[in-house]
Formats: sequence, structure tokens, C-alpha cells
Amino acid sequence: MVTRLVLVLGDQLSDGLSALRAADPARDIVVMAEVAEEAGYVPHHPKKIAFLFAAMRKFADRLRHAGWRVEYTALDDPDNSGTITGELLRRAAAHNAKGVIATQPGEWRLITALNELPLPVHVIRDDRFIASAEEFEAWAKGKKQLRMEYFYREMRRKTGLLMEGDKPAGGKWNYDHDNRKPAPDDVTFTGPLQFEPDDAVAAVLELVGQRFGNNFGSLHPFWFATDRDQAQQHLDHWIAGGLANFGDYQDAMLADRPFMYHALIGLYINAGLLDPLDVCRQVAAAWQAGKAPLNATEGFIRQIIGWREYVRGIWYREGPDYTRRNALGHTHDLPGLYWGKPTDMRCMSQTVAQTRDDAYAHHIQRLMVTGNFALLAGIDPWQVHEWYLAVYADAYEWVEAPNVIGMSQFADGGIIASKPYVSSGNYIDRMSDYCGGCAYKVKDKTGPRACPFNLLYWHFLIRHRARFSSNPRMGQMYATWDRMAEDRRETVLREADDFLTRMQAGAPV
Ligand code: FAD
Ligand code: DLZ
Ligand code: SF4
Repeated sequence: MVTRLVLVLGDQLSDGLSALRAADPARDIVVMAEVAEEAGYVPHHPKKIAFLFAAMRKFADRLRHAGWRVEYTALDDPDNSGTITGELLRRAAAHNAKGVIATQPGEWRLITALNELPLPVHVIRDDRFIASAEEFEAWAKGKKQLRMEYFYREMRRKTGLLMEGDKPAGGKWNYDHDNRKPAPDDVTFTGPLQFEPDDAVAAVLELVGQRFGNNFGSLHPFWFATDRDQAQQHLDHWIAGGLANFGDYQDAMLADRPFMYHALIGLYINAGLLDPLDVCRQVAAAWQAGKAPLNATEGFIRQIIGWREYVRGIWYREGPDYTRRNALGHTHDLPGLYWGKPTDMRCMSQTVAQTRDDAYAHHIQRLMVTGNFALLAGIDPWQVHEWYLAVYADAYEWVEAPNVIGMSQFADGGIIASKPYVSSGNYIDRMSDYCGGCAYKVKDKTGPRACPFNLLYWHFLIRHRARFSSNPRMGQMYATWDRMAEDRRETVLREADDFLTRMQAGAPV
């Protein structure tokens, strides 16, 4: 029997991976590799690289214990060719392997590289996702607008999660209107479970510190879970302490409580340490046991079987050029403040500092602080995409690109978002405690200390008036603008222009 290679990528660390199921431990060889190309296509946060390398090494051991032969390439292996395909070819030559079995990667770059490999490659669907590309296509075909809400209902029906027969539990599909409370005075959840690095993790931290110590982001303290048992402990801890309030405060932000009631689970699900459906079942069981209200449970499950599946469907459907879209023609460079250069905007400095420290920011920080600012300031979406892909421990193209290019930057022209997610400082003030300690004044609409979000909000709306003024959800804002005195309108636009000019010249803002 000829030997085949089974490719397991850094985000495919699941016992039930489709490529492993299609292979035979008695005959085939698993290939895993830490390679310069994957670690370098963007300047990944050191915590992200350390998490993946540690989790990959532990998963390789787990496979060996389960009876697999594993060829594992460490980054500092002198024979390391530096690429996934290079490692496959090297291992194929060494073992006289005649083909490769792979689960479909979540990046077009790797899909293309596998297609071009001079070996037969059998690529199998990644069935850790609930919907296949064909199912998504069948749902999307012929629809003018691809609204997540309707797709989500299909996923509820398919999984049976929170269903009472063919009706949604509690009578409603979506409890989002209960989930927009402003920041509470106190957060009762103590935050994510933190793990002391063991010897295997310590060795990876040493390597990553040497090789990627200059990348943006703090490597230490490192406390992420790095195997599935730890990730499950992390989940148990969050279900017990965080889930019940997840819904209420999902959109709130507090400077000294970076995680609020969020699960910090994306990095574990995306790497394969936790299974998304299994996570949802555990959360639904907590609700059934009376440990969490329905608005929290439904809100969480919607993020996973709704949003997560929906963005995967869009990413695949839209194809490799999606990350290059720029429907609004934005061309400004990403300012240095995204990489930690000082800024007086407290919401931005807090979110970026948290990103640097933890390789994490929660959804509203990503969407309504850093994403909102980039969109208002007219930053080139490709640069915004590369930043998000680099700095978050849960970032892979399939999930990051639809969220950034589509949801946050409107660069896909409205496939995902029906209107751009832009706001003035008012929204940030309502949902956070950032503005109180800011050098800018959120109540100032013009003048030397006017909140930049206030100025840029109007600048954005006016420079894109032709596109958005007929949007029924935005007409009100244009009417407000038109009612403003003309000299005030001129002042707003002039001050916004000045701000953008200073920022583009590299001046601190
Ligand atoms: P929680 O708030 O506790 O939510 C639970 C889970 O729901 C998440 O772990 C995730 O698996 C899922 N989820 C929630 N929202 C989304 C969404 N919009 N798309 C897909 N899954 C979702 N998520 C990533 O996994 N990787 C990314 O690179 C990423 N980039 C983003 C960029 C921008 C601009 C925005 C607005 C959102 C992005 N998201 C991304 C979605 C979301 O912000 C993160 O999934 C979430 O913040 C992860 O933290 P958590 O595990 O604490 O999530
Ligand atoms: C993100 C990442 C990094 C930093 N390093 C590796 C690596 O060395 N080896 C590997 O197999 N995968 C790595 N990854 C993940 C991939 O770049 C890629 O994002 C996913 O496999 C896409 O699904
Ligand atoms: Fe951010 Fe404006 Fe509030 Fe300052 S005043 S924290 S810049 S929203």
C-alpha cells in the first residue's frame, strides 16, 4: 500500500479533522510544520504565534499517542524549507509518499498553493463548520441581500439548538434588543482562566521571543490554553461565571475590564481545540439547567452558528479577490497609532494597548473603535485587513476578512453590512467609560478639543453622500446635516480635513 501524507495545519488541531478521518494510521504519515512563510505573511502578534506553535506541538504528541506517525518540523529545524508545500515535498521524497490528504485551508493563499503542488492532493471539506459551501450557496442563490438573520434560522433548524419542535425557544429567534446595555459599574466575572506555561510552552516562548520579539505585541505574560483539555476548562469556567451576563453587556466597554463577559473562545475554536457545535450544546445545556437566561444563551449561540458560519460562507463564495476590495475608494495609510504610537484618543489607545497586551479585543472594540475610526478616516482597507490579521490571536483570513473588509470597512460595497458601521463619539461614550478620561471632549462638536470621531463622522457621510443618502437607514443623518448652519458645516469639514492632514503627515493626534 502506498503511503500518503496527511497535512494538519496550525488551525486544524481537531481529533475528528476530516483529513485524519480519511487517512489510515497504519499506512499514512501526518505532516505538521512551523514555517517562516506562515509565521511571516503578516507580522503576527507574538502571542498568536506562540499559542499556535505550542498547540501544534501538543497536538502532534496527542496524535502520536493515538497511534499516528507524525513528521513535525520545528521552526528552527535546519532542514526546514520555510513553506508548507516545501515541507510536504521534502516529506514525500523521504517517505516515497504518492499523495496528500488535506482538509480545506481557511486562506486562499494556501488553497492555491495546494492546488499547484506537483503531487496528487485530495482536499476534503472542513466539516467542523456546520454548513457546507454547497449549502451556503443553495441558501444564497438568487437572494438580493444575504442577511445573516435568515441564514441563522436555517442553522437553528439544522442543529436543533434552542428549538421547540419547529419553533424557536421562547417564541423569538433573536433576543438582541435585550443585549445592548451600557457598561455596568462592576463586572462580576473574574475573567478568563489563565494557565501557567509548562515546559513545552516555555520552549516555544523562548523560540518566539528570539524570532518574533520585534513584532508588535507582548509575548509575556502568556497564559492561553494550549490543548483541548485546558480549553475545555477555560470554557467551563466561562459558562459558570460569564455566560449569564454575556447578552446584557455584549456591547459594553470598560477600560480596566478588557474581557467583560466575553468568552475569549475564538482562538480555541478557530484553531480546532474546541468544536463549535459542541460548545453551543454545552451552552444550551447550561440554559436548560437554569444557569443562564435565554437572551445570553441565544445571543452567544447566534454568534457561533449564525455569524461565524455566515462569514465563512461569504468568504468562500466571494473568492480570493475579496481582501482587495475597496468599494469606497479609501487610500489613506494606516496611522502609527495602530502600532502603539501615542494618541490622545483614549478609546483608541486603550483598545490598541489591550490588543498589544492580550492579542485580543472584543467585538465592539474591533467594530466601533478601531474599525469605526479606520472607516471614518478613509484608511486603505487592505492595510486595515493586514493589521487585524496580524494582531488578534483568533485571526485567520476566512473569518477576519469578511469581518474587516465587509462588516467593518464596507469595502465589499454592502454584501455583509446593509449600512456602514460608523458612529460619532456619542456611541462610544454611551457604551464605555473611555471618554471621561480622554484629552478630547466628546461633547465638543468643533474646536481644538472636539472628539475626532465627531468631526470625521460628518466628513465620512459627506464624502460618500452620493452613495448613502438614499439609504433609508441613513436619510435621517443627512437631514440633520442639512439643517445645520452653513458656517458650522464648513467648520466641521475644515477641522476634519485638518485632522486627517495632520494624521497623514505622522503628527500625533
Ligand atoms: P465572544 O464575544 O465571546 O463570542 C463568542 C464567539 O462567537 C466568538 O469566539 C466567535 O467564534 C463567534 N463570533 C462572534 N462574532 C463573530 C463574527 N462577527 N464573526 C465570526 N465569529 C463570530 N473573529 C474571529 O474569530 N477572528 C477574527 O479575526 C475576527 N476579526 C474581526 C474583525 C472585526 C473588525 C470585527 C468587527 C470582528 C471580528 N471577529 C473576528 C469577530 C469577533 O469580534 C470575535 O470573534 C470575537 O471578538 C472573539 O472574542 P470572543 O471569543 O471573546 O467572542
Ligand atoms: C497563523 C499561522 C502561523 C503563525 N504559523 C503557522 C505555521 O507555522 N504552520 C501552520 O501550519 N499554520 C500556521 N498558521 C496558520 C496558517 O497560516 C493559516 O492561517 C491557516 O492554516 C488557514 O486556515
Ligand atoms: Fe474616543 Fe472621542 Fe471618547 Fe476620546 S472623546 S474616548 S476620542 S470617543
